[in-house]
Amino acid sequence: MILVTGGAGFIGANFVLDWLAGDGRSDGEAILNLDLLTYAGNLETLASLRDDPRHVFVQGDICDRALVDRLLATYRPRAIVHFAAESHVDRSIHGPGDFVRTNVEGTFTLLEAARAHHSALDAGERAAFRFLHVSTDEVYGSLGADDPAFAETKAYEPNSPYSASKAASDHLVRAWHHTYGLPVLTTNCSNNYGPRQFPEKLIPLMIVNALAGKPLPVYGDGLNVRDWLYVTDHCAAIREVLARGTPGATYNIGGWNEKTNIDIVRSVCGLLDELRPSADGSHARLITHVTDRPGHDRRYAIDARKIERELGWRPAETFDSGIRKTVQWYLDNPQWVADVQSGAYRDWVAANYATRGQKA
Ligand code: NAD
Ligand code: TDX
Repeated sequence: MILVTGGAGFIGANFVLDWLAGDGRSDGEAILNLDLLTYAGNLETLASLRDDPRHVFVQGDICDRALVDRLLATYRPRAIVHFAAESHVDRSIHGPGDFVRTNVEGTFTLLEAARAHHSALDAGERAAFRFLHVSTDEVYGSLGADDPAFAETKAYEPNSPYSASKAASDHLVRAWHHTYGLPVLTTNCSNNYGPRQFPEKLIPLMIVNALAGKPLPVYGDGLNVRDWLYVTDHCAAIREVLARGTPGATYNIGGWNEKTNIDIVRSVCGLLDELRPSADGSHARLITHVTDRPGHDRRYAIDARKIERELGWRPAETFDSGIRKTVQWYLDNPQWVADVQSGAYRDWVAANYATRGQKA
């Protein structure tokens, strides 16, 4: 069994669904999923696993040391894959406290619990144990137009409260390896997109707003650059790092897809014009330039050569194939969008999960 934290969020849920998809990716190995179900966690995304004995869901906080200790002692996972975080840069600007708590304190709590758990294992289990920390390219700071893409050796220069909290957590993970010998792995990935992403992030927000005929808010000049990776490619990279990564190492993960925000928004509008034409004309008419994000990083780009060379991982999707699948998924799942926006899924959780911390 592996312990996944944040497995009801966007990337974590895609990881859990892929892991249990039954095509030999995990050989049927079970997942213990610890998630607090904040606004970003949506158990309805995992409804297909409700009666699957390979998925044990626990609603709880990674900052709760007693709970984490209990789960590790009860289930004795051979690995921890740590996704749980506050993840939205704009929210971090308006309320950084939750980011320090979950991203820094929560990671510290997990590391301490993992250290105690690891030292209590027998020699064979101890050698096999891994703590995989899922992090972001934003810890490296902002690039100029002609700067080389981020390599694993790039110095950290986080600029937002979100990226500073993730950088702090990366440093803790590194130190727990260096000082205590905990077999950690860290991955730093670029912007993910795909099905089941909460519609506060750029791509799902644009899809949902365009379908509702609302303005598409592009910050500043729209020329900030991000490197985009389809979420299932990120999940595949994490599986490779977990299986074959070198303890103590970090791996940058990216899709070699640098795009300006305005190009992304125009791509979404073009696909919607094709798949769900509007009687009012192109969805691009809704693009509205708004006040820039404070401290807005200009450009991120990932040099993914290390993971490609050492682990043979490569993205399966191009941006064109991935964005088409993404737009189609949101067109096919309006109820999911309505539920996460209304909070109705919380009623679903209350109805289906009788006791906090226990599967009903
Ligand atoms: P998300 O916001 O969609 O999901 C986060 C999940 O963590 C939610 O299910 C939430 O309920 C849970 N959570 C939050 N606080 C918790 C706590 N205290 N205890 C237990 N669970 C808690 O995030 P995401 O986009 O899926 O990102 C997952 C991870 O990947 C994060 O660590 C993020 O920093 C990293 N990452 C994200 C991206 C991206 O583009 N989304 C890119 C690179 C790295
Ligand atoms: O309404 C918007 N308008 C806009 O122009 C929003 C929500 C975003 N943007 C811009 C800001 C960024 O340049 O689009 C770009 C992408 O924004 P987000 O989707 O908020 O992502 P970003 O800030 O790049 O961070 C994301 O990628 C790295 C994730 O949220 C992080 O969790 C991840 O670590």
